[in-house]
Amino acid sequence: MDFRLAIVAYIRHLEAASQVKLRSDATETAESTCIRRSATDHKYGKVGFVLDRLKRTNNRGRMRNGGVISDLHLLARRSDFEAYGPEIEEAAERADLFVLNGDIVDLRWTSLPTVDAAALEAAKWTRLFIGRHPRCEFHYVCGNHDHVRPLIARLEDLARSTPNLYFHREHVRFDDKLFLHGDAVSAGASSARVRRFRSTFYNEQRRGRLGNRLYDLVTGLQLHKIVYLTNPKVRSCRRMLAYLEDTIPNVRKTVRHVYFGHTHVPFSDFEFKGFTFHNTGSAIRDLKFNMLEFELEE
Ligand SMILES: [Mn+2]
Repeated sequence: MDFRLAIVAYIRHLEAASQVKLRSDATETAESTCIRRSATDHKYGKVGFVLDRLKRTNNRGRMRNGGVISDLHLLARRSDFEAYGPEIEEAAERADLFVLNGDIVDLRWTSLPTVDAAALEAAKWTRLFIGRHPRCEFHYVCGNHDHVRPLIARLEDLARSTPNLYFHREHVRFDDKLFLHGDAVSAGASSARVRRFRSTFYNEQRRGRLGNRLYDLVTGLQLHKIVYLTNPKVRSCRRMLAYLEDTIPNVRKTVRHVYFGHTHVPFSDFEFKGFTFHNTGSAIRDLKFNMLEFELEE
């Protein structure tokens, strides 16, 4: 009996010692906390949670800066991403937390020879971008165009090996701010419908020369701007709300702001049925890009 009590006491002693170790970690920089977190438990495990709390406590008195972009359609020939590169880099440098809110990559219209080659290139771009901002925490939220088998595999691998990168298949929430790509606007108001919609992208193959020429023609004639007519913001928000109410329990209690993209129609601070909706537009040529910044309470 005494022996068992001694073991219990010893275990408690070890636990207390590890608590002290965690607390002393908290005096280090946010960057080192971030690195240590991934080295121990992956992402949302208990240790990660505790360290997250410590990191926040460590920064008490300061708001966390956030940034969000979507629909860069990297690798697609119509992407005008490079025009926004400096603006995005500066925002990521300012941010404590940065959301890549889907359709960051577009393998369908890539000019690279295969989807696999394009997925490799996309993962490399992501790794280098994140590597330039080691103090920022990145959250990659999957969109329909990112939902391609080789790309998901590479991004999930990258998230496992990169301390400050998280990959989310559907959405992520910070405080009362919810981030999701927004393909529910096209797919319908349930997870099953979004999964079905995305499954058509999963085994994506790049489009051939003829398809690309047609797309060039559409862009050249500015016909792609028709999204401004076909995706009015009230209808997008109504559809988004129906999806949220179907898929996120207690959404009205936990969420106030909804950030999405997908429709390529940018807007900010649009009040609709008790929520504030924001859309980050698109970096496709001649459309409007709408990078947004926000603050999170400690
Ligand atoms: Mn999309």
